[in-house]
Order: sequence, then structure tokens, then C-alpha cells
Amino acid sequence: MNKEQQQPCDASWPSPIVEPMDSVGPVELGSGAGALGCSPEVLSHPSDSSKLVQECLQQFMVTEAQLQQIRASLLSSMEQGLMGQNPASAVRMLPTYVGSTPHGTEQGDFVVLELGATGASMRVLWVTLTGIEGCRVDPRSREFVIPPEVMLGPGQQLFDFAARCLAEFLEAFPVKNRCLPLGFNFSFPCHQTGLDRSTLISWTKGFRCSGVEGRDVVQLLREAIERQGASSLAVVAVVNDTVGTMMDCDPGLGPCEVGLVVDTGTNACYMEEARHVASLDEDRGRVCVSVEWGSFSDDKALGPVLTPFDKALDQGSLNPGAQRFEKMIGGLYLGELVRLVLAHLARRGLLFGGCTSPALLNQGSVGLEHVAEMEDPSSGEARVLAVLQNLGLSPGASDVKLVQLVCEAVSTRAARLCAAALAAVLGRLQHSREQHALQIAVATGGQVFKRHPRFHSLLQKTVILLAPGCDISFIPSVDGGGRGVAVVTAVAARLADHRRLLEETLAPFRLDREQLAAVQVQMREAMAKGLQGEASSLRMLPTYVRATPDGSERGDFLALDLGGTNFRVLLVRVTTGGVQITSQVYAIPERVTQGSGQQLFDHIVDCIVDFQQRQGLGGQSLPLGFTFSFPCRQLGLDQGILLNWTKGFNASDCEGQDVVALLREAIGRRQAVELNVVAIVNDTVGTMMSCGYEDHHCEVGLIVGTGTNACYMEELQNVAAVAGDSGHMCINMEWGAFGDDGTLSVPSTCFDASVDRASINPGKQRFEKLISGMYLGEIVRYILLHLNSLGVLFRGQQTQCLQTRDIFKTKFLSEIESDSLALRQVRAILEDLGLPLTSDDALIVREVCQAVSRRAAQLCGAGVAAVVEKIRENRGLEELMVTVGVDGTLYKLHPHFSSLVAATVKDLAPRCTVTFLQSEDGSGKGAALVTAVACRLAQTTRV
Ligand code: 0WK
Ligand code: BGC
Ligand code: BGC
Repeated sequence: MNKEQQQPCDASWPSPIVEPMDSVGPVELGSGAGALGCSPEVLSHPSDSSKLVQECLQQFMVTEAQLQQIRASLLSSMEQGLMGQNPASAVRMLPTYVGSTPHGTEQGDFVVLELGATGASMRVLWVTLTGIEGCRVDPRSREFVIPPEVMLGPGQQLFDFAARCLAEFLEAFPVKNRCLPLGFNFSFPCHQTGLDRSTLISWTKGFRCSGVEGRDVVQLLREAIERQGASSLAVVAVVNDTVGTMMDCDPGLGPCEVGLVVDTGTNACYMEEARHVASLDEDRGRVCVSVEWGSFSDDKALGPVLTPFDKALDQGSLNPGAQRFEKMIGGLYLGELVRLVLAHLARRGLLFGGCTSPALLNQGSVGLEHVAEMEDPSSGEARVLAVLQNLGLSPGASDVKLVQLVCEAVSTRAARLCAAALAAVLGRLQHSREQHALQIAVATGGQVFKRHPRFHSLLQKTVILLAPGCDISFIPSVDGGGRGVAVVTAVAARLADHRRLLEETLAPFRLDREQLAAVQVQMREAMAKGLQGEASSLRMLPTYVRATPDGSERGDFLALDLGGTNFRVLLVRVTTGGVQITSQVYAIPERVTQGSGQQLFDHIVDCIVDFQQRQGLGGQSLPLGFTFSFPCRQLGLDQGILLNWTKGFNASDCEGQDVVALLREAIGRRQAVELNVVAIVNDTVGTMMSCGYEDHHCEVGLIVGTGTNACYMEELQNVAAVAGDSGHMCINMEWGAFGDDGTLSVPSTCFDASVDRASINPGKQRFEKLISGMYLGEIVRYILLHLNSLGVLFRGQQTQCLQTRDIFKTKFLSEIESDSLALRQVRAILEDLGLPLTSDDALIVREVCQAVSRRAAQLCGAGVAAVVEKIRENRGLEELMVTVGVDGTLYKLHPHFSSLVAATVKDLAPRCTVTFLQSEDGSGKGAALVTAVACRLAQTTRV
């Protein structure tokens, strides 16, 4: 079914309907009124007819003023389209997701399927890109004629036809076991949401298949290829023919930043500043926009140039009322306009002796090729005569010239209107680039450019007139944009490959419900073992806090809060009116956290003394509660043996020591300081107590900050290490170490292993290193380095800054994942780090952050689910209502962390109604409350 076998039965034209009038009488579309044969009104003298023909053709004359008006109106309609305002007359201005003109580095073999550019034919190409500038391999291609019933039938039939043509074409090529990227050159107006996702808005030109408008045409093609079993093809990009034409431009000559097609239809695309495209969340770089000027229909601008022939053509077309502008320019319509004029003039006896012919009255019988031939100065009269005789006409001598005049009038108008539209695009470029003197290369493509003898020069001359400030070079597309589509496909294939590598990299971070439920079970098992004092990665440390506050606490207390982002000294005043807190943050320099224990505790006492002086507390010995956020085996409320440092602390001579004693010794070393250290509490306990003061259901404390941990009120009978079997004991789980014994089934990625290896406590705090703020930024950094090494990020360029440890702060995750942050702000954060990134990079970095923080939140949720379920079962309750007091920068600042934790708990512990209460005053208040309870209990035992 090659092109030659089929003759001109053009399906693009349905049956004729009306008869508009003009100065030379009614315009008839096809057969019907004024039947075949000759009209009685043959004018006596040829010059009269020539004058009347001139008069008729006058309607096709478009003045410069009218062209300027069309240019101006189209320009404002483009700006409306860019701002997303789509009044009826606006042109669609569709972003194409092509963000750059070709680099010339693209290489590989690509298959291109062209549908829609050249009317009733489809073309398949094999394009080889060498990646070497100036070195081009001519594409091999084959054209397939599309049967009319396929162009007007069910969509599935059209796509199956396309898939069969692809398969037939590829038979000639060695594609065994190769997966070839396919670029789909689909020349119709589409809403693109990605390089390979595109929804057809409406058919144009001669197509009107059912069940396709509003659908993703890439999906339809993929399904057809699957039905065809042509598995060696992967559709990776869909491209409009104007984009293919623009991208086909040899970078050496261009690069072209405008693509102009005049084939059966007409349209243009150009590189717009991304920040001007409202539908894109972009502020940098450029994006190619398909103007879809075929639908331009501003009556004020177009009304005066529309002729009755245009109206007749429109009413006889497949899509009356649509693509009005295209119908005055596109190659599918030029021939029909000429036919309508010729038929009209014949009936008026002004041509062919007033005789018509079936062909002349048959829509679609005059095509672009006829017009081009009849206008071709080299054709000469003989060819014109031959064309007209072929249409069953017997042209007289004067007819030839008059017919050529008709052709010239129609095509001249088309070229000038097209020039006005191109001038509008150039005007837009001058505006968006704030360049009055614009130097620009325009790639041109399409049969009208190729075949029509004068169209190109007419357009060039007119556009120079209408866009004086532009220095335009026109670069004809070599092979109709096939290569350009392959270049876009190469970019899309690269992006698709990047997507695959990204998915592979992030897949281990995507935990499913089964994996999370397993974590919950493993944590329950470890809790049970820890409580029984058996070997377990959860040490389940008794805290000697037996009750949460009951509101009767009173007094002034000092509190210390060590172990989080900030070290704070607090004065906590507990009165009937509530709790007043005055606090001061003090830095703990690294030389102190990594120094000796004595240095550390002396520094702490220095801060306390400084605080007392500032608060005028000199000489007062207030009871002090010490929030010490590290794993301590407590022997009593004021005795805590540090088991091991975490979170980057590493002061010597502390592990295995009673830190309360270390503090008291430091106080002892400092003259004239009297402090009564009453209690040492873990920050989880402090947080639970602090929130318990507000909400008496608060029986769990959760920290997700620099580190992570949880505590909860356990039944004393379940705590093997502490005598007694009634009442409760708050247990510090130290869940940061969960899995250190290998019982945690969550896959550890190579990035987690890198973070652990680089930490000062490798092999320790496994659960913490998957969740907490000290590590998430580092996990992301390692992933970015990996993706950079794969070429997925930052164009594979070495990024020194990412080699620096801790340069990617966890707070960046919270900022980058915030919904309110546009991509441009994401890019700003990353650029401040010195990363050379594109917008795609910013999107990928955001996705990496999301995967890492989501896993952390879900694991944290699985942990909380284990704890609340334990409490529920402890109490043999069907339903449990409990509050979890929470603190920690990551939990508080990350935009989605808290909701993901809550969602995971809801899913894994459906019989627990869990309220998460963020602690306002931190655990310092909690430490003071524990101290207050201890003091109250001490008082009652003393009396
Ligand atoms: C604030 C609490 C403190 C705790 C910290 C944890 O007052 O006890 O250690 O939250 O959060 P981070 O500061 O590590 O983010
Ligand atoms: C389509 C455009 C296409 C143009 C040239 C028009 O009918 O709407 O998408 O670029 O024809 O083929
Ligand atoms: C410590 C815990 C602490 C948690 C949150 C962990 O590294 O081991 O004691 O509760 O961090 O600060």
C-alpha cells in the first residue's frame, strides 16, 4: 500500500451544503445546484471577465494594515494563552516539555513515527544520530498511505494501522532483541504533561477518529504496539511537527529557536522564557511552546479578510468553525479554495466558457500539488492546461492566465497571513527577551514550503516588512523534522533512562505495608525481650518515673536540656496558674562534645552559673532536673549510668559513669555554687511529662530530632529489672539502637551503609540512622552523589560541594519538600550549595528527599504503632485512647513527616486512637515536673 497505488479520493471533504454571495454571484461548493455543464451567462469580451475575475480576487488582497492588525491581535492572544487565559480567540500556547535546543551530542538509533503532518500519509523513519557536530546520517524512511476510513474511523483502528506500519517497516532492519526508542511525531493540538504524556485536544486537518480526543495518544500507541507484538519499540517521546522541525536545525547553522510548518495544516513553535508560561512552575530557562495558531480566530482581525470562499470551505470541512486561520494557509485548503473560486467563476461564465466538470465540482479534487504546478513559472502554460484538462475542463487561452491569477491570489494571501503570524511570534520573542534587535533562526518545514514556488519568498518578504527589528535566517528542514523528533527522543530516552535509574535507586526506600507491619512485630519482640532483661537491641530502660504529672506540682526548679540541637538551661516556675519558663540556649562547641567528660560537665556548670547570674538566682539552691538525652541505665531518679554516647557526642570518661555524679563533681569543682540535682530524665520522658501536664492521656514520649527515641508508661509487672508488680514505670526504649542486633528486616541500602561507616559509632543506632535529623541529610547527599555518578544529576559533572560531609542539611529536606516552595526556590537552595543544576535536577532532588523522609516517617510510625499496641494489650483493652507527646526539629519542621507518622500508626494500630501533641516548651519543663513530683513525693514521705 505505497503512496503511488492510491488516487485523489480525498476523505478530508464531507458533502456540500450552502451558497454564499459575492460581487460576482453565489459561491457553490460541489455538485447539486447549478448542475454540471455550461452556464448560459458567457460574457462577450474576455477583458470584462478578466476585470470581473480581478474584482473577485480582490477579496484575497490583504493590506499591510490588515496584516499588522492580525499580527497585533495574534500577539495579544499569544500573551493571553501564556497566562493561561483562554478566551475563545486565544491561541492555545501549549508547553512541549522541550527545554533546550539540540546540543548535537545526542546519539543512537531511533525510530520516528510521523502522523498528521502530511495529510493522508504516515511516515516511519530510522534515524541514526552520530553525536558528532556536522556529521549527519540520512534517515531511512517509508511512507504509508492512510485509507480514508482509517482517518475517520475508530481511534483504535488508526493506532493499529500505525503499529502495523511500524512492524512492516522494521522488518527491513536488524532489531532483534534491541529495544528501540520511538519518537512519535503527532501533529495535532495536544496538552502535554511530560515528554511522553500527551492528551489530544481536537483533531484538525483531515482526521476525525473517534475515541481519541481527551485521551493520551502515547498510551494509545503503546497499547497498539503491544497488540501488534512489536515489543522492540519503546515510545519515549511525543513531539509536535513544528518542534521536530525546529530541533532538526543543524546547531552549526542555528540553533533555530522557531519552528514553522506549513504543510496540510500550519503552526509554529518557539523557545519562550519558562517564567512566562503560567502553567509551568518554572522561573529559569526556556521551554518550547507550540502556538497552535491554526485556531486563531479573532473576528475583528480576521473578519475583514475572510471571503465567502473561506466560509464555504469551512462549512464544507470536517470541523466547521474550527481552525479558521489554518484554513486560509494550510496546504490541505489552498487547492480547495482555488477550486471553489474556479467553480464559482466558471458558473459566472468568467472561466472555461462557463463550463464546469464533475472534478471541478468535486471537493478536494484540486490539491496543493495542482496549485503549486499551475503557479510554477517554469511549468508554463502547457502544464496548466494539462492540470485543467485532467480536471475534465476545456480551458481557453485566456483561462490559463486567469487560473494562475486565482492560484496566486489564494497562495499569496496564505503566505502573507502566515508572515503576519510569524511576525507576531517574533514580536513575542523581542518582548520576552527584551531585545528589540532580534537575531533569530527560523526552521521551516512542510509541503507548502517544499512544493510551492513562491510561498517561501513571499513569506520572507512580508515578514521583513512586518517585523523590521528582526534579522531572520530561514533554515529549511532537511527531512521534515524526522531528525528533530529523533533528537527530542534522544533527550526523552536519556530522561527515561534517568527515571529508570532513579526508580532503581529509590525503590529500596519505598516500604510497603507488609514491610512496616514486620517492623512493628520485630519491635514488639525486641520490647518484650528488653523488658525481660534478655538480649535485645531495645534496652527498655526503667526511668523511675512512675506517674505522669497530676497538676498538684508547685515550686521553682532549674532544668538542663542536653542532647538535642541546643543545650538549654531553664528556670521553671510551677504555680497554680500554670508553668512559667525562662530559658537560655548555650552552644556546646565540638571541642567540648569531643573532649573530656570533665570539660563537658565543667562547661555545663559554667552555663548554669551564667544563667543564674542573668536570672538573679545567685546563691539560691533550686532543685534541678537534668534532661540528658542519651541512653542511661538508671538506678534511681537521680542516678543514670551512661551506656554509650550517640548523636555525635563522644566526651571521654563518661560512658559507664553516673552522669549525675559527674555533674555534681563539676558543681563541686566550682566554688560558691550550690545545686540540688534531683532527677535525671531522658528527653523522651521530659517530653511525655511536659505534654502530660497539658493532657493526662499522654503516656508516650517521642523524639524525632537530631536523634530519635520513645518512652512509654509500662506496667511495672512487666519490667523484670524493677521490683513490684503494680502500678506503672516509664520505660525509655532507646529505640535508636533497634536493629543493631540485625533483627530489623528493613533493607539497608548502600547509602545507609555509607552513612553508618562515616559515623563515629558505626554499627550502632541503626534505627536512628534511618530516621533522625542527624542522618537524613547525609543519606540524601550519598544518593545525590550516586545519581551524579550515573549521569542522572547535574549532567554527570563532578560536584565538589557534594563531597563535603553534612553539607546537605536535613533542614533542606523540610524546605525542599514544602508544598509552598516552587521549584525555583528548590533550585535556589541547591544553587547556594554550589550545585550546577537544571530544573529536572531540582525535581529529582526533591523526589530523593521525599523518598528518604517518607521511609523515616513510616518507620517511626511503625515504632509508635508497636508501643501503643503494647499499651492496649497491657490493659486488655479493645480500644485504646492515648496521647503521644512529641518533640524534635525534624518532626516539628518537616512539612509531611508528622502526617506520615500518624497515617502509618492509624494503619498499623487501628484499635488505638492516637493523638500527637507537640511539646511547646521542650523537655526541660518535663524534667522540672519530674523533679517537682520527686520533691512532692520526698516531702510526703518525710512528714
Ligand atoms: C527539644 C527538647 C530536647 C530534645 C530535642 C530533640 O527540649 O530535650 O532533645 O527537642 O530535638 P532536636 O533538638 O534534636 O531536634
Ligand atoms: C495542528 C498542529 C500542527 C500543524 C502543522 C495543525 O493542524 O493543530 O499541531 O503543528 O497542523 O502540521
Ligand atoms: C539517644 C536518646 C534520645 C534520642 C533523642 C538518641 O540518640 O540515645 O537517649 O532520647 O537520641 O534525642
